[in-house]
Amino acid sequence: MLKLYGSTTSPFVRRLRLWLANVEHEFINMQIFSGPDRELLASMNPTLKIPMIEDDGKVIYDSRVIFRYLSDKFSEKALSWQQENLLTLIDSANDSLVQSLILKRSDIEEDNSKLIFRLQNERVQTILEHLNRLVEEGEFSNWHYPEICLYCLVDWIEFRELHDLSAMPALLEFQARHNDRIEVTTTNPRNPD
Ligand SMILES: N[C@@H](CCC(=O)N[C@@H](CS)C(=O)NCC(=O)O)C(=O)O
Repeated sequence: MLKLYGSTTSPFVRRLRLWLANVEHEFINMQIFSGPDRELLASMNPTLKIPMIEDDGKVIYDSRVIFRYLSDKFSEKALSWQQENLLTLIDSANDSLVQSLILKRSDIEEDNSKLIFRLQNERVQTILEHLNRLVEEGEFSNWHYPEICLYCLVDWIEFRELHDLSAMPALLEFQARHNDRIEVTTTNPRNPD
């Protein structure tokens, strides 16, 4: 059976859990930062990042590649170039926010006079404003992979309190519109494991 390795809090993992909502698979919830799960991760995936999948004797890592693999496996239509660009925007904000969270957990005080913080904040703000505009223009009006990825990003930002979204009402309305989906509630990172 298809195995998805990840954690309940990772937005990169959650997007695949949502996309796989109606596909039989085993979800392996890992503690990736230490202990035996980290050793297992290192032995299978030297990037030491989640998600990864194991299927048919193959290990595939990186959510973007995993999505391509699964689309191919289930004969789904490939993403358009426009959708690929939307994913790049979402991934880029997501990556910067993962770095911010790791800095915070390293007890490194946020300091906007430092280049690392300025660049990350500016990137996240610019992308989120752009995504907010796209939602206003009706770009994310289905529940396909780009919408799933956007939902996971916005909901994770709120859950971890990573960025002020109060001036981006379209993103918050988008989140509210999808909050009650069954697969969204069952993968809510606020749920106890
Ligand atoms: N490009 C990767 C990013 C995955 C990623 O950054 N995952 C985070 C969890 S949200 C992680 O494993 N971080 C571990 C680390 O940075 O050491 C993907 O799309 O799968």
